[in-house]
Amino acid sequence: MPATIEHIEFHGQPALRLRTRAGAVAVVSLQGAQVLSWSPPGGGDRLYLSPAAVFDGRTPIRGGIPVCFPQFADLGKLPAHGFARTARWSVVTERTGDDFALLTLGLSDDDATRAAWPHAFRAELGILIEDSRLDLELEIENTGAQALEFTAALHTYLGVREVEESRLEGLHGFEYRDKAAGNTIRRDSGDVVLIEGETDRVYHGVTRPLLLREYDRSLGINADGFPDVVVWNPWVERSAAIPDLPDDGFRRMLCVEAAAAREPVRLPAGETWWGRQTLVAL
Ligand code: TA6
Repeated sequence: MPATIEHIEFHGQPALRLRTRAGAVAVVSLQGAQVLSWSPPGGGDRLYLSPAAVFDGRTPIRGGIPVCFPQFADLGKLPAHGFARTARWSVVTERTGDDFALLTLGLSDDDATRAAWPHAFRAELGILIEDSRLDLELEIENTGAQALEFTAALHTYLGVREVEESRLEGLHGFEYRDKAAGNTIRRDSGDVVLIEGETDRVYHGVTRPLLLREYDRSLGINADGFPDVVVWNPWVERSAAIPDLPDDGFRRMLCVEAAAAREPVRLPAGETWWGRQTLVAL
């Protein structure tokens, strides 16, 4: 059977299911253009979707890969992580070949976005599954007459067997802002990042691919266009305080996000910016 893209309902909400001939599968919600699940051929889901996630078409969905735009976290006046994750995106293209499925979703400014953020824009997210790879490319076009600025992220919730036994490699030597320690600036000095407590870091100017190692599998994480990497795990107390995350949910997830967060992206009128994150199951 060739690759397919089907329109489905997922927890009662409109979504699309991408499938390749080799057996890779991804589910993408129209709310937020959010990838909710991705399994490479012959393997289980490599993303974490909270069993307590809310699917009401309005609330941000806890897990998968939320698209944060035009604001990352609380770096501005908009609601946390901006409005793209709660907006309804539309289908731009669906393309399948023998071995790949590619879906592009789009979002443009409207009265509601302009009331919150007075800019004209066009966002597109391309979602490609091929072999053991998931590739996301976010493109932002300034369709207005004035320059605009934004911060953004692909807020990827990776699924892990046990977070304390996971090792994230590739961040040695990079400077980061440590939000869990009052936003102090630090430099990573370990060979690997281990999660042993609340972790909320924005690594600056990361130029290397990363590797997430677990005892029986690994995941390559690469980014292009996004200068920063965010590593987030809420740990025991924050996890218990987040209503749409089970108390032990932090054990099954690790967010490794491709972000433009340290400095806003400045986009002159008529110009386009893009950023990409690629996951490869190993
Ligand atoms: O990317 C890390 C972060 O900004 C954290 O500070 C944490 O709050 C998280 O995102 C989740 O944010 P949310 O608004 O989805 O609860």
